[in-house]
Amino acid sequence: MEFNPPLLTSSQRTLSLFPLPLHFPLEIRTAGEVEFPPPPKRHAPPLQQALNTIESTLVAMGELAADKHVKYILAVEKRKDSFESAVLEHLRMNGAYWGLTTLDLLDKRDVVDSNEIIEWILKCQHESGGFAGNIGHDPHILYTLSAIQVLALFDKLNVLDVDKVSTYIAGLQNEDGSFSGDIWGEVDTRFSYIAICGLSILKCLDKINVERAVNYIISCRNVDGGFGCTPGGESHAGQSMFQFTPRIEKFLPCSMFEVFCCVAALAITGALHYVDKDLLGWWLCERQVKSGGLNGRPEKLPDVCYSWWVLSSLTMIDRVHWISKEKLIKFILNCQDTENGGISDRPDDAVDIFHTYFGVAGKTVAA
Ligand code: 3PZ
Ligand code: ZN
Repeated sequence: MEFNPPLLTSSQRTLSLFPLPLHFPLEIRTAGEVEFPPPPKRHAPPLQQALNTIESTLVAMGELAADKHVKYILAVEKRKDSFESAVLEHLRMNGAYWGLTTLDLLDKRDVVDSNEIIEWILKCQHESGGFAGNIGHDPHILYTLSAIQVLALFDKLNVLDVDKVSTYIAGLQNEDGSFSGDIWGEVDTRFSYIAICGLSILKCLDKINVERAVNYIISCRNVDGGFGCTPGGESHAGQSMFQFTPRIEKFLPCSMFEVFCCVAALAITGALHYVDKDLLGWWLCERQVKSGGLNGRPEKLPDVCYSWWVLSSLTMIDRVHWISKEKLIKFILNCQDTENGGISDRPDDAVDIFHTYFGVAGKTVAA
């Protein structure tokens, strides 16, 4: 029997929980090593493409308040006693990456003193080779990637002992191909992406077992074409991003961060052929809601940071024309604080540096 669903309206599309045919056999949804069904035939993507063309000629696009955002980023850095800097204190290395990459996207990299930043980054390095979120803190793969990325941004990778940093990252790979975030051992596919991304920037992918790393990631495929954080969708304690899947009455971990990380890790390692692009593309394009924003899961509110996770995932699997870029840009522009700079998760919320970065990045990719 072929699955040929009726054409849905956009609000019905965002409400539909599960893009799979109802006759999809139950047993194959539970195991980690499953055969995926052929993607359901849908009508909407070509329709969406046509709508996009019409829209792009009708919608007069607004602009980013670029100068305000630059001022905002510099101000966050200076206000050491604010709530924001208290939050960012232990993850300042990530904050530096978000802020500095935003400046770079806005073509304003030279408003900061790169020597001062590089000096501070090197003070965050631990004898193990890994980097901490700030001076005197413990190293973690999360901050190690941000340190590498900021140095790459300023074209200063030469200050690194590349062998030492790459040995630290490679040392976090486990027997089964997965990666831990630090010596304490928490495993997550996000760390797989971080390791693969960092090592590829350093041109040291040969230091890990790439085949096992890829096999681990594809063992985390969910039945809806997405990816979870552990094989077979089994949860591990502390993971909060679960999606209830009524058909199998189970919670599957399915966070957009993980979908992005798995797809990006497979893209870097040349293993994207393992992704069912139509199936994942469907799940991703259903994340767009009426306002034009993208959510992380069915029934959730849109959030600017998903603009990046969803848009870049769709771009990697060649399905970015399945959403309306114009509407997305409108949503992102609506989340700007046009007076004091910065971008929030959704209109009228408080701005922060994380959403400022992902908003500018999303707008840049969509435009
Ligand atoms: C935010 N972190 O755990 S966090 C982050 N979130 O370090 C930074 N969208 O409360 C800022 N939600 C704001 N400045 C939020 C980074 C999270 C993501 C939370 C968030 C974003 C919706 C709820 C996890 C890359 C790196 C880290 C993450 C995701 C991707 C918070 C809450 C959490 C965090 C920091 C501050 C202000 C900023
Ligand atoms: Zn967000």
